[in-house]
Amino acid sequence: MSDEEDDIILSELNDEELVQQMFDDLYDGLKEEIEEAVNILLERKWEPYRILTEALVGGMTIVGADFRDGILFVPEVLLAANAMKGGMFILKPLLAETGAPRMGKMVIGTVKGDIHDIGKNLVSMMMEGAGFEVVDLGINNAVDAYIDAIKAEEADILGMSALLTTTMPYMKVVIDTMVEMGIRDDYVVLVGGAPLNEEFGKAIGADSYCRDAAVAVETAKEYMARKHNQLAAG
Ligand code: B12
Repeated sequence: MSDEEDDIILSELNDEELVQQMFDDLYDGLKEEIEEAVNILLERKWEPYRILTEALVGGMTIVGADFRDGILFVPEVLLAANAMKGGMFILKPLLAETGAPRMGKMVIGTVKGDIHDIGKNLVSMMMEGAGFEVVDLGINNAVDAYIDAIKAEEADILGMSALLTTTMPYMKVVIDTMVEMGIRDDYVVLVGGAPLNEEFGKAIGADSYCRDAAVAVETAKEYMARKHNQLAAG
């Protein structure tokens, strides 16, 4: 970073410049700057969802590309993730504030062997914002953790996240176990994570693969509407 950058006063930047600066600050893992910028955008009446998608996810996309290309390494990406979480923490209560009626209950977690949780957290936040109750199991979940939770919580939906090609097959282990236990059809199973696709979702027997958090919310709503209609008809 050059000395000049130390002098930047975030509140003096226009929206476009500020978002660009947030991309840089996220890249550099500057949590306090990200938090300050999120607050500035909120003061400027940006919708929380817009800040999340345009500024934070936008910035993380750049980090992801450079990580893939070997320009950034794990320690830097961890700092970037930490800065992103700082921003998400501010937005979380605001996204949940929409006062939507209770839609259903989701248990969500990242699969065994996988510690990526930003995408999962984003899905949780968006689902809560849409009126779903969310039980977040965190990272590195073995099959028992999922099964125990969906039963104990009487969940409608099970959500699994995986960001590694080596951990995504574990989703099938969980679904196969549900089938063996005769409880597969009691739940809607949604899966997501960057390396997945629709075909994979089908192949492992999930109900749907969701590309992003917005699709997850729409898909979950559709399944819940179907479930309510079935209950009403039955
Ligand atoms: C941040 C990051 C990390 C951070 C994680 C910090 C954290 N707290 O999460 C750290 C530095 C710890 C890390 C570690 C590693 N990482 Co990493 N990481 C990333 C990175 C750059 C961004 C991921 C991210 O947060 N994206 C932003 C979020 C918002 O997007 P998302 O996760 O895709 O989630 C969205 C959707 O997928 C969907 N979604 C996600 N989950 C779910 C769940 C449900 C139910 C639904 C419906 C939807 C859904 O909705 C989300 C929101 O819209 C990616 C690059 C990439 N392109 O994804 C690599 C990446 C995933 N990592 C990678 C690797 C290799 C690793 C390491 C093995 C590196 C190493 N050598 O140690 C370790 C693995 C550790 C482990 N055991 O898990 C590779 C995976 C390659 C592969 N094909 O398997 C990637 C793709 C980078 C690369 N191209 O090389 N990583």
